[in-house]
Amino acid sequence: MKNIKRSWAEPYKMKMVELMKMTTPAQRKKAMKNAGYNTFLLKSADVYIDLLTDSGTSAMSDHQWSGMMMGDEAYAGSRNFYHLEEVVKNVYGYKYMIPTHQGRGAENILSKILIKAGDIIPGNMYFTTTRLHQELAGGKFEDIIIDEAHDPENEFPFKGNVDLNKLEKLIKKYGAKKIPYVSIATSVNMAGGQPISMKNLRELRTLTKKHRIRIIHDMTRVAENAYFIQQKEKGYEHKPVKEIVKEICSYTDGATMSAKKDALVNIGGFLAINDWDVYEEARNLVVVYEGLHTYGGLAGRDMEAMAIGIGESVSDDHIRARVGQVIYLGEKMMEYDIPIVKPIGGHGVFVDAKKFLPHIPQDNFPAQTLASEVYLDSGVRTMERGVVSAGRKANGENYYPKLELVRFTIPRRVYTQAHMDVIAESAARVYERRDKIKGMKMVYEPKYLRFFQARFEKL
Ligand code: PM9
Repeated sequence: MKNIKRSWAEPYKMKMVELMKMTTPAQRKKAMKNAGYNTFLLKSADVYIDLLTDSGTSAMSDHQWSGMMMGDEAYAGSRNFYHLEEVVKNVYGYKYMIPTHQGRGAENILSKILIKAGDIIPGNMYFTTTRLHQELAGGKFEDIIIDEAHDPENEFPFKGNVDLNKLEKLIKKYGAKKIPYVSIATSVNMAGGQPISMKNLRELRTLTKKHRIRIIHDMTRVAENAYFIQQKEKGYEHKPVKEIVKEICSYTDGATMSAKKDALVNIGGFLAINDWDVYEEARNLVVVYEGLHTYGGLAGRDMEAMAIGIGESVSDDHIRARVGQVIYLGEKMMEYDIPIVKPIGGHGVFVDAKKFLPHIPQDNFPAQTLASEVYLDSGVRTMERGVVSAGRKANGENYYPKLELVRFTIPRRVYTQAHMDVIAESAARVYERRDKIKGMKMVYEPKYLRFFQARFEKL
């Protein structure tokens, strides 16, 4: 008998569907122009398949929806808070937790507590909101990710790893006292959803312990990272994702979480920490920026959906299908020779706009241009992750990231394999006419996180 492979399939079935709108090329042309060629400024009613982000866009399960009906909307001491607190302790192992309205709420509070003016925060590649909060608190982010992460073609399986030599050099240059923590993301978003290995994390723990430096974990997509460890790191092939997640967290001192991703909710986040003193200060600050420490800007029902979603997010069946769908799309795109970041990451396929549109210089925004062209072709909405997202330094100069990418981000449990085919075909059609595509100029630039609201005109 032949050894027939066993495919993954979604570990759920559909009970309700949301109807989508198809648009004509003329409608899309008008909508894109009105949106200043920025996919963030499109109305979602004008979008067919929405791959802008996997943030807050997942489909909740019947368990989560029934949990919403059990919301305890008391101002103080909601039972849903205590449920969430228990889940964060059990699943991730962090001692103390404060809910926040989303990830950046936690980043704001943590940065205000730990960072002083002139501090250095090393991290495995920047993330937009994380770095901004570090800078607003007076710190300076320093990239210590391995060089391989900046090369879309390099197939190293753990491109989220920290280069420990780069970190040692920073410690030597500035002194450990100037480094309040090392900022470590699992499934590094801006690198293409690339994982960090357990071995690297363990070594990082040893080094930081020696210098008494904390590790703060951006755990937004920790389950996806754990899945890659299970698939690719020796010694983890038989461990459940749930165990791997807990081990990852055990090497860190605290975390910020945007629960809108891994944790399968439409809104929510938290700050988790093992250190009582930091917790006490955070519990105090949260009432200034978010709400009381037992709701942090969330309704009781949101905390309940989050508590249940965290449990579902670390199931092996769930994560295999989730990442499996992303890999399916990436492989389809490769069949059409579309240049993408390799290996394929956990939450989306990242198209290399520098290679796709080599005739457009970075100052004319190749990734922004490509995202707009894909929308014009099919109504598929994607996101720029290049020079626009990178923004400007404190001195006003543009950052010029090596990676100039368009992210085709897959919401969890929302689209089917047929949608993936339609998306890949759209990217392939744009690729076929790539030589005719011209770049853009920016005509409006907001001060903070410009990618959200900037406007462009075609050259
Ligand atoms: N990420 C994303 O689409 C939301 C919009 S872009 C700013 O990828 C990490 C790794 C994230 C993230 C959001 C946040 C902030 C922190 N860390 O959006 O505030 O990917 O919940 O989380 C987005 P919130």
